[in-house]
Amino acid sequence: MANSEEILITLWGAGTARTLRPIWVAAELGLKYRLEPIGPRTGETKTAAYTALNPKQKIPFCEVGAVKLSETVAICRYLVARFGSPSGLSAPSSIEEAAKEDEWLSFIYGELDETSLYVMRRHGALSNIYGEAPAAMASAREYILRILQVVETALGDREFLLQDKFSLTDLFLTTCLNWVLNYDIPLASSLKAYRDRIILRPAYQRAAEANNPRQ
Ligand SMILES: N[C@@H](CCC(=O)N[C@@H](CS)C(=O)NCC(=O)O)C(=O)O
Repeated sequence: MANSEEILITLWGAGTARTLRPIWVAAELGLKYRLEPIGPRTGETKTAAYTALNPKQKIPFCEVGAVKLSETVAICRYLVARFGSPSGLSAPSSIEEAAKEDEWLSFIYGELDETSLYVMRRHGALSNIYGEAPAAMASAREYILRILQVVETALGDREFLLQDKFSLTDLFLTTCLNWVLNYDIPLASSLKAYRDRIILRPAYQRAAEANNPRQ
């Protein structure tokens, strides 16, 4: 484990479900970091300086000393691998645990975030940019319900998705459940209770506040 006090950490991006994730990880790990709260579609991701840093012109982005990373999953995993501690948020301790975390993160990020929720965002609130697509909106909504059913069954009445410990899978799932609630998609009572419990974490509360600098 490295000492984060000695390393300059900068997190770029605020105001979205995705930017919340690295900020929340940093809060869970007690990291000192500088937040550059640039927002999507504000022009701030398109400046020459930011494009030189992240040619994708997307947020979140993070710098940890000389390490520069985009992609929420990669950023969060890197922060945990580098600064995690067994008493808090920590990296999986075996190949099998890592594989299970991979499985859930791929499912939550790939299927719930990108394939479904972000499709609804693109063709809903952002339809002026990405176009109207009522059929895609309706099928994404249907698909979310199927995914939530899988998650609900897997979670059962356990506190966390994997083992007995809060992990990145819970962090990603909770940010997606927030998004689901914003879209007025019905959530099973067990998933709602899970999400309501997790957002009581002090690190979540601090991160949610930091992620909304313009309010
Ligand atoms: N796969 C990327 C997606 C990043 C992404 O699409 N971010 C959005 C905000 S949530 C963004 O930067 N949009 C700015 C734009 O499209 O101009 C990740 O996981 O970080």
